[in-house]
Amino acid sequence: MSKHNLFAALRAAFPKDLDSLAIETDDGLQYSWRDLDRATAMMANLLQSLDLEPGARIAVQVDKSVEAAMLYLATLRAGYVFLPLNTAYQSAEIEYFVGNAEPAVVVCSTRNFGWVSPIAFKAGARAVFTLNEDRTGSLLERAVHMRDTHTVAQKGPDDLAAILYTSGTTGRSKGAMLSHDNLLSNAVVLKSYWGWEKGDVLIHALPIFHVHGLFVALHGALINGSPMRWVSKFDPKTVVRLLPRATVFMGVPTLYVRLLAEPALTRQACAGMRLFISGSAPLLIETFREWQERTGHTILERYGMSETAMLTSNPYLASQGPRRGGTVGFPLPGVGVRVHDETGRELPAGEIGGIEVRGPNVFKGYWRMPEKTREEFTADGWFKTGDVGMIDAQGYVTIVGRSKDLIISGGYNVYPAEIEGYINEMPGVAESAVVGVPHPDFGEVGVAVVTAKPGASLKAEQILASLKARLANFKIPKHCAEVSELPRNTMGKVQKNLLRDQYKGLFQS
Ligand code: MLC
Ligand code: AMP
Repeated sequence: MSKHNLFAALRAAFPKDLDSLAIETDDGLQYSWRDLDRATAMMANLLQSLDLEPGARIAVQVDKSVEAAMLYLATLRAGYVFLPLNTAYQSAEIEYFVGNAEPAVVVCSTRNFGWVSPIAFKAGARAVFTLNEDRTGSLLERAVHMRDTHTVAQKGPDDLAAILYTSGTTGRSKGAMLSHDNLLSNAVVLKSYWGWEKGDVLIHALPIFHVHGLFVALHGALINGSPMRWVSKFDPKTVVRLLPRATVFMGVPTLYVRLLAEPALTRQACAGMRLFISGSAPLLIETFREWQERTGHTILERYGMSETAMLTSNPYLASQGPRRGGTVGFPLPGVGVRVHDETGRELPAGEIGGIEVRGPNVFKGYWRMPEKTREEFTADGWFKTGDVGMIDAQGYVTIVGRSKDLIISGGYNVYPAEIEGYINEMPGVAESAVVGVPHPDFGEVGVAVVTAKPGASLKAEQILASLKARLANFKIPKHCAEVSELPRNTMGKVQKNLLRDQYKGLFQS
């Protein structure tokens, strides 16, 4: 049954020569495939020595490092469930995730140990380890005493591999439960769809606590036995410098915008590259075209989400059709995508409605939220993405908007309801609305519009500062405006479209 363990499939793809280079970091550290094998064995043995119950969650909030990626792989290897947490999350956010998921083990950086460990132990954690980007911390100190061989844990296809928290339109974040088979089936499909080949080298420049960096990029390279150039924190100069030593790059649109601002990004620098992939947020057509002109490469845009991994992709092979800017391409092989109207009627080509999906990639439901899970699936078992779009006569999918109230900023999701909840509790605030507006760097950013209680006076900077003290920094609106009242429709609902329109020019030159 270890054939169902995602780690077993990744391990099976390691090259024969285990001493060859697997990962090179931007500060020059080199890891061989043997290093990956042995370190993940040691960490898996450490986890197993703790005598955790089957299905135990391992929650991890650490800076990006090769060892952090190894910890993910070790968790799979040992058969536990990985729960990655964005490093920007602050204590209230971590308290919620850890309280909800009740992880058996929590791993954090030493600088956060003081506030993370009480939260972890309160939620019933058996152990809290530390891991830092400079390879220090108690996790490695303990793992180094473990055996460096390990038999991969047996798993069934539906056993959980990871839980990824994604915020809800209303209420708190939901943990999307992904099985070994969800992730493995997606990795296998992408390997062939994107033409991964011998000699490929990936520039890994994304964070490893969300689908894009953790699954699409990491699995992509590993399941092809391809080495990675590891960039701990995205920096356009570093990436441009690495281009001649790589063949594949994956990024959110902001990364492409920032790379285009580098004069050293030239056709020559990209001459050895095979593929540039974009996703997680809409790629502006201007960015798509400018990239084509500057580098001679056509970015391949794809579409995915935490609950479903990758759903659609523009074609890799010209024989399958052109890569069309502004579209997210075709449903991946084995993945069903359809567009429905509000009455549940399937819409013909070219008509706009809610995008629904089904396939081996679709998650197992929200952690301990059976009702929420039921609400998000149709009666005939399709998952409602909350994205709005259409499929044209050739089969290309285009996303035109979202029915969920969500802002995607630099590839991170920000839920207005969460921010509004915090603002509304501040003294003097009567009510608030947070809307997304275009931004040249992040694609979209939040703007908070607030009204004051009678007689109260509000200070925009103070509102933003107190949000900053409590929430992940990328969630903080980039502007706060005070108005006398919020626009409402006859039903009394705030008309966010009017606010979006009013503030849309705020960051446009
Ligand atoms: C950073 N800042 C952001 C931000 N990132 N603001 C809005 N949106 C963002 N995404 C702000 C910080 O709050 C801070 O503000 C300032 O920028 C500097 O912070 P930083 O951490 O130094 O920023 P930087 O390193 O420049 O980060 C930008 C970035 C990063 C684009 C590199 O956001 C990033 O890595 N994005 C990728 C996200 C990603 O991997 N998404 C995949 C999700 S998976 P201040 O005021 O505090 O100084 C998914 C499914 C799928 O969606 O389909 O893939
Ligand atoms: P997440 O919850 O972080 O997994 O984000 C998933 C959401 O990101 C999707 O539901 C889409 O709204 C959005 N998304 C992902 N890829 C794209 C893309 N290529 N174009 C537009 N939106 C995208």
